[in-house]
Amino acid sequence: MSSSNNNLSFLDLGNIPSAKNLKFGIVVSKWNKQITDNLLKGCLDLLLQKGASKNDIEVIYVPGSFELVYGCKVMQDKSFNAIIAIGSVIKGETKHFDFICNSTSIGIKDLNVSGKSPVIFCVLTDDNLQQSIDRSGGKYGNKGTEAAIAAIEMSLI
Ligand code: DLZ
Repeated sequence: MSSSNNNLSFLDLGNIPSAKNLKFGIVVSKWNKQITDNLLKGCLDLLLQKGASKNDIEVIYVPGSFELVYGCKVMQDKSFNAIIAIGSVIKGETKHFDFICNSTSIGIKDLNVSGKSPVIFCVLTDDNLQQSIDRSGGKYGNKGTEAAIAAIEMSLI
């Protein structure tokens, strides 16, 4: 699944639907904060560029990616058109990476199956810090921007 083959960050902004009058909840993991801050920036920039109002975007923080599911569940009880989960998991020497990635992705999938608003998966799952830098405003664009586009599109379904 190569980012270089599907780098939505280079898409023409004119082809993306308007975000005017749409409401977004964004849940951000504080783990690897330099990465998640950049993902959040890419996400907010795109939503605002496409006409979303700052007043219609709520950002909350959770300690790590494992807590994203609970944060998104809380956000699903409010009336957002879409929710975006932002995290960065970087492989270490233990199996922690697998547990966090599996539980976070399955948890967010479950919220999409059962909840009333779509949850966008903006969680980088990289082998090393450089890969994360490359995908959070580096040479492979910003996955936060791509998540914002997905959130707009899912809001309109
Ligand atoms: C514990 C942990 C580790 C080792 N690595 C990461 C990581 O790379 N990215 C991330 O978002 N969170 C990590 N965490 C923290 C867990 O997500 C979680 O916050 C703690 O296990 C507490 O439940």
